Amino acid sequence: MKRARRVAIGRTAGAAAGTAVLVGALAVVTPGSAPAEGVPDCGGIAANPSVEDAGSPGGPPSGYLFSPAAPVPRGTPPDRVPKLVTSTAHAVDGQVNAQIQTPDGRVSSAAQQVKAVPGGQYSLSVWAGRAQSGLGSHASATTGLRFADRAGRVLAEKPLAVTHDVASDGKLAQQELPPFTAPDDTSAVSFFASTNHNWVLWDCVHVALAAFAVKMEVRNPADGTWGSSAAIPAGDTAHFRVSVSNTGSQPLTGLLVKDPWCSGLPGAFDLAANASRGLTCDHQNLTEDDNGHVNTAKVTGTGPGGPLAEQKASATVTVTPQPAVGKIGDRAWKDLNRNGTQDDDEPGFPELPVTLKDGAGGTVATARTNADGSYLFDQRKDGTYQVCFDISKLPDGLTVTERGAGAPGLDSAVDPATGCTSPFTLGGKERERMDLDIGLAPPAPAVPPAPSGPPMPAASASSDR
Ligand SMILES: [Ca+2]
Ligand SMILES: [Ca+2]
Repeated sequence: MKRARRVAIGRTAGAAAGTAVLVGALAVVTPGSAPAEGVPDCGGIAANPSVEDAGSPGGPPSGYLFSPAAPVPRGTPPDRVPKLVTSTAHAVDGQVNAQIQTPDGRVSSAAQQVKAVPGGQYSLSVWAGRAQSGLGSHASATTGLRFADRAGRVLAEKPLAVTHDVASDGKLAQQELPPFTAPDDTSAVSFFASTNHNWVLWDCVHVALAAFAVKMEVRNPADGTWGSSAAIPAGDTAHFRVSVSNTGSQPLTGLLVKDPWCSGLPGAFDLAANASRGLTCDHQNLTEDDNGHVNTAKVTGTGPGGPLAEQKASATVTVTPQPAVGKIGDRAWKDLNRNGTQDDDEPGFPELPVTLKDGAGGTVATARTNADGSYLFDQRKDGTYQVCFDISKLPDGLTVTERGAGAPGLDSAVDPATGCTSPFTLGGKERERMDLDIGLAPPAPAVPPAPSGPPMPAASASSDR
């Protein structure tokens, strides 16, 4: 695990000596300790990790809240009056370390609040030490992480008992807390140090956080803006954007966004600390039944300490009714020359019953052709339709002419056997079908008897184009 190292003051000259000392520190490794890598690793999301920032020389390190033991017993010596200070005695990084002094048997503690992310995965490395003599088994010196809710109730406390006796080598020893996931109601996370015995020392705090945040938005088709909700016409596509942000100090791997209602999401991806990525996906062909739908994306991912808690985000779709602007028409005509196309001198066919059906074959509307043969179904919503003419009672031996003999709008669009068009769909850019015509052709003339006189020009003219 590679972490950015804080610049330490005055370390360069003592690097070799520091290495030798760390080897010595390993000899007294305490439970929970980890081998030092030779270079102290201070920072992460901890503020003032090297405790070099103090309000005054020797004063308390900035950013810490001190809770001194109280009341102070009468006769407490000055060097055990509750105090949070910085001291040059055992600095690991830079020039000073932090120190709490307290009356024997009375607990004093100091805490530094760090970034609180519910579901975030926290780990801690800190260099600490204590004095071993004194109260015996009643003495405690602890550092660790504390998780509290909005009301200040402690939801979880992960302590690291400080057992390294500074007197043994004059140094602090590194301890590590394995990754721990913040409880759901966490609103405050603190690094703390506490003791009931003079004293506890620490330096080089490194709090690492693996966490991510998710936001989902839907695009408003009216103005192109993204928000938590949008009104979208039925039949159109809802465009969603899922933003995943690495909100911690650790790299994340295997981030995966799942949203079965939305298509087009990519596979798993990685995010460096502080990086973010926006993904888009669509839900096509919204129906009025989708009105009020809350679309939720679930996101999983893995930090250095293992899988992180699943995060969710949602956006709401309001579906506005389909525009009822569709037009369907428009003519039945007599195809006198039986060529399948509407010639200039061919009249309309009135009073022909016509039925508009939906995609399932149900009747949507009925009409009869006008005196000029025209018909119109208008103010239709988007959807699948079919037009059927009633060809069961055609007079004068009329039959349905050939389908598709010419250009759409000039030919006949119905199956001669059924009188129905093929099903078609209104929506998007196609909301008019005015080419759904039917040609009704008279019977072909009987073959004339063998000519016994002059040719009959009228007969050839009647079959002319
Ligand atoms: Ca320091
Ligand atoms: Ca014709």
